[in-house]
Amino acid sequence: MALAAKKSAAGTAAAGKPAAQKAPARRSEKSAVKSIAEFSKAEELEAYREMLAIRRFEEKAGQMYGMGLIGGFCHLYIGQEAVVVGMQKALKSGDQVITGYRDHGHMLACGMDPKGVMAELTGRRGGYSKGKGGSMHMFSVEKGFFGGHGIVGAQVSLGTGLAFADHYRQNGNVCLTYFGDGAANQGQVYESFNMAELWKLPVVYIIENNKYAMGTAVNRASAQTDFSRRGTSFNIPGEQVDGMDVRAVYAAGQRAVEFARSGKGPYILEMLTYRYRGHSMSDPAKYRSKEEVQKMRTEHDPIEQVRARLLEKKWASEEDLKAIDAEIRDTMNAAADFASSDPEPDASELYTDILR
Ligand SMILES: Cc1ncc(C[n+]2csc(CCOP(=O)(O)OP(=O)(O)O)c2C)c(N)n1
Ligand SMILES: [Mg+2]
Repeated sequence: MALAAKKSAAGTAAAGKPAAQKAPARRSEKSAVKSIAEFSKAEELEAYREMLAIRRFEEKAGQMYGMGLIGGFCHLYIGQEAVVVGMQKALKSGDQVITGYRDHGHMLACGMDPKGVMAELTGRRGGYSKGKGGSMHMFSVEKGFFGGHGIVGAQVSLGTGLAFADHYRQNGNVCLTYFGDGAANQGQVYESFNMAELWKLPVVYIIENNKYAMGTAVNRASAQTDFSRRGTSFNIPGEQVDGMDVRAVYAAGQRAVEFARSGKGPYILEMLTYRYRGHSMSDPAKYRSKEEVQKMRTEHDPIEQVRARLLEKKWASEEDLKAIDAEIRDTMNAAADFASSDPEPDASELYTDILR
């Protein structure tokens, strides 16, 4: 009798299974309306300029690395430019951005000065971390950029913490937390997801799925390769986005940021993107074919897409676009000159800015 009562209290005596608690209504992980934001002429030109600036900066950084002016690791963002440019457009001042080590594009999109970023790459005084941090350790509280983190996945808990602070302070800010497809398999990501949803923190998790984690293809490392569904167990909605189309990124970014800002909690955006260069400058990239890279470059390049639309709509001529490129090249050359001529930090700086 006692057993029967127990079973009936559990509510599923007949099947003999433990009772299901009343689950909260589940938000569909694919509920968002997919769309592409139509860009005005000014928006297209701005996106073109911003993406090209990142590309030219990275090309310059690659050259400087080759010349031995940059030491250590250097992870280039070439190919992925539409992600940060589209997402940044959905932010307002006060919002925060945090990412891993492939971070130069994020810094430039946040409005950080290419001179200060390049000088940090070369370890000079005028760098954002006074030449003591390098490529993976740069910050600008003023521009809302919180690094720059070399430990894969670590930025996810830090970004969730930034969102916790926003929530605690009720300041209406949102934190964009970027990480890769490889990082998405780290345990702390899921601890963060749980807390973010439980406390309805204003965080947008952006998974930059560039198809590889170092030399490992996504399908060799991930049981679930649809990263937009990685929040399903926590009731976090997610969607897959064409990360090579800046308009699609912006449209999804607006939805996600608005969702998080309005107090509904975290949101996941899986950006389907691609890196043209190796994992870092020292990667011979033998794990993929040249044809695969070439196909992405010729058929999906984010900058070429905008360029083609600008020309087709006659919003810009070839000459106009060349002039923009020349101007950007000048800016990046000036950044490189500064980063080669600025002095290294004084030896006395060895013990400053550190916890002792
Ligand atoms: C905790 C930790 N494990 C391993 C590494 C070595 N590591 C550096 S980058 C990387 C791959 C991460 O790939 P992904 O998250 O897809 O980012 P992507 O480089 O493609 O942007 C690995 C394993 C590390 N830095 N930290
Ligand atoms: Mg990756």
